[in-house]
Amino acid sequence: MITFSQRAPGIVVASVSNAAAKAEISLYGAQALSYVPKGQKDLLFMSEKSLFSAGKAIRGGIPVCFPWFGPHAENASFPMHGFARTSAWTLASISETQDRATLVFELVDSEETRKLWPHAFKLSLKISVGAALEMTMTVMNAGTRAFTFSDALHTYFSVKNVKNISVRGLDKLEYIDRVGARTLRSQAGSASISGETDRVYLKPKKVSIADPGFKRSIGVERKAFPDIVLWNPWIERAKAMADFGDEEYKEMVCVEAASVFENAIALEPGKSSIQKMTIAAV
Ligand code: TA6
Repeated sequence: MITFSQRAPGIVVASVSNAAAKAEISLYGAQALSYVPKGQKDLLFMSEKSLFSAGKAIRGGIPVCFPWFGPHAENASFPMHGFARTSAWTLASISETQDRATLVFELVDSEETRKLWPHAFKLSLKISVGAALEMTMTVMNAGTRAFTFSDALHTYFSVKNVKNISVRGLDKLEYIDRVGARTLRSQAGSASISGETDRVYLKPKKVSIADPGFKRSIGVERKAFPDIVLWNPWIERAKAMADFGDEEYKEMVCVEAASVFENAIALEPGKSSIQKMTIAAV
């Protein structure tokens, strides 16, 4: 079953419920806000202080970062992580079976987006809610010039206590440490969180979050998202974010499927890229 309600002016939320899972997805930003597989707690974290205000980012769930990641390379006044997460998407289609619901959201260029990024594009995000949450992101170059974009599914995972989790699948990988001066480092064993953490791991294979507190692991599978971003704001950054509780850093970790930096994607006119992320409690 899929029902719709207005969470705030300009923010309509689709509530999905089926035999396998429940989920909430905002049409604003095409952002998954919660995903609760049958028998599980919500896999996604949402800040108690998140804004639900058109034009502002929602602090939690799975924000869509596109067509750039982080601050804009040239213009610091442009929105962080691009404009997709603060745009009104179109819900193009919905389909349901007893244990899966699939919603397809679309975003195309507009006068507004072209002021920020001078390209014609069609972005489609297919979100499939079942025993796993599957997200397929298709970018099509609808213009006459090649373009290059970066993107990420900036997933906020809910954990019992971030100090007790470990992120597996990163052993021996190089990563860009973005805390302080950007430094290339090498991961030894699983990654744990004991301070502000902001890393881009280059081309990991299958990654999972082991959370003994919630007695679960969460698998993050990717196709054509070469990078994983690992982020936790920790104490000082948490205090500095008005839309994030001072203590909430303990309850979340961002493990993001991404194509960033040297793995940005170049598209010739008329060509498309297809990327997929699947998350599931295991
Ligand atoms: O993905 C990690 C990161 O780029 C961090 O550097 C931090 O800025 C985080 O995203 C949150 O960004 P936001 O714009 O949502 O506050």
